[in-house]
Amino acid sequence: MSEESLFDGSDDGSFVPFTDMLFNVVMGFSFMVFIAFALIRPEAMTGNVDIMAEYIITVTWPEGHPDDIDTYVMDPGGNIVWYNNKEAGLLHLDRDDRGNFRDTVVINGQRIENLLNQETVTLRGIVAGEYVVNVQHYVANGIEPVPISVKVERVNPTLQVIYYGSVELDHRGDEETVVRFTLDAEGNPSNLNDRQISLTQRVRGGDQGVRD
Ligand SMILES: [Ca+2]
Ligand SMILES: [Ca+2]
Repeated sequence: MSEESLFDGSDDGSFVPFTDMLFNVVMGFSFMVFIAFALIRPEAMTGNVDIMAEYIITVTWPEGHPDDIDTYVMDPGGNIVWYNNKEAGLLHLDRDDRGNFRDTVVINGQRIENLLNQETVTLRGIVAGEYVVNVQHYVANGIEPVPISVKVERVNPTLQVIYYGSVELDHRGDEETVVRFTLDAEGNPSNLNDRQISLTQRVRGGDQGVRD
């Protein structure tokens, strides 16, 4: 074998793998870009997720507050959702937020804290009649009153706040009716008021389903 053929051979031998490698790098890069967009897309879509509810009731108290506030909502049929009965009629309570209890989780040795204090009740269909929204102070750690805000939103046809207000609870067992509202068959609200009624007595007295 001559020096020339050796040289040519080594040149051919290095050139082909180099183009192969370049091709693989370009393919790899394209694949990564494709994966990146595939991962981004579902996140970008979350803004378009339909909310499966006609009304949303949101109860919030200060972030990081240690106290446990409980939400009670009664529908026109006397069904009541609360932490021990998270689904009743077309009402659904998302979770029992217990202040700062279990708000810190440790994942792979890292402490992750969720300071949010919020309970949400969704009304998944319209039943005409009166709804009652109560809050109760379940665990009170301090002597300061806890400010609690309550928001009632109509979801369809467009998101609309029909009530926003706040109350203060200041001792264990303290309960207040924040708002009552009446819906017609189309879901139009009327007759907002705060005539007081205890829902905790109703659920504990076992007279759910019977209304005044
Ligand atoms: Ca709670
Ligand atoms: Ca919380």
